[in-house]
Amino acid sequence: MHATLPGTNPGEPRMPPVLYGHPFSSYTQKVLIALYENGTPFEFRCIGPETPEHAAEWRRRWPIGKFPLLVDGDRDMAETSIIIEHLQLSHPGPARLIPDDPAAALEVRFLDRFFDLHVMDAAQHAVDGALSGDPVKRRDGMAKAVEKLERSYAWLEGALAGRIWAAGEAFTLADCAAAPSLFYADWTHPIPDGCPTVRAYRARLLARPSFARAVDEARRYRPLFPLGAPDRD
Ligand SMILES: N[C@@H](CCC(=O)N[C@@H](CS)C(=O)NCC(=O)O)C(=O)O
Repeated sequence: MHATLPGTNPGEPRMPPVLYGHPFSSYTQKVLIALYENGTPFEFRCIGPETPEHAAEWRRRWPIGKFPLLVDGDRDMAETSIIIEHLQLSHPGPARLIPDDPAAALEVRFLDRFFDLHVMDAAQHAVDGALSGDPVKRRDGMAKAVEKLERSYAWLEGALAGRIWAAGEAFTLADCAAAPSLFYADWTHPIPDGCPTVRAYRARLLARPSFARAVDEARRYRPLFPLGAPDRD
């Protein structure tokens, strides 16, 4: 990680940022949504078996082994929330994904953390259990995911009441996090009928052009979903 922001000197030539990731990865989609919302030019380098050189370069740059990774000038940036904050600072566009008002920004950042930690990571227990190939781990992983997701859905049902987007009227970083996390969480353990607000919010996210595009680009990878992708969405 480097300390200087690229392209901050007037007249400095600027290459578009490069995003290493995979179209079917929830956290990659979170950043893609932010890029699509602002029409930010970027180069996508898929980490997949057809392009091993991308995987090698990503691992060289970020040995922690999590994706996506954004390379912007001389900066390597990991962690999706930080990447999106960086995009707003360095590649601002019409969509203000983090509000300028500090109190409003705090609510957005809190909801971003909620969707990553209590929705996406909750569903991941079931995915990891299924990927293990061990029936006991699969059952335990699903049980853990269900227990956590039930609590998260119930909390969201109250938190989202009367809101169009996660934090209110404007589409923000929190919605970038919410879209893929609720998408895959619902595949893992469907949002119950008793949470109509969360179900309607997920449907609005799916209709949002930035996320609809990310979902379409990932469609051909659905057989990779280890719990079995449902025939919808
Ligand atoms: N907190 C990280 C999470 C990233 C993450 O878990 N990415 C998944 C792909 S969706 C990953 O790298 N999985 C590979 C692994 O855990 O080995 C972020 O926000 O960037």
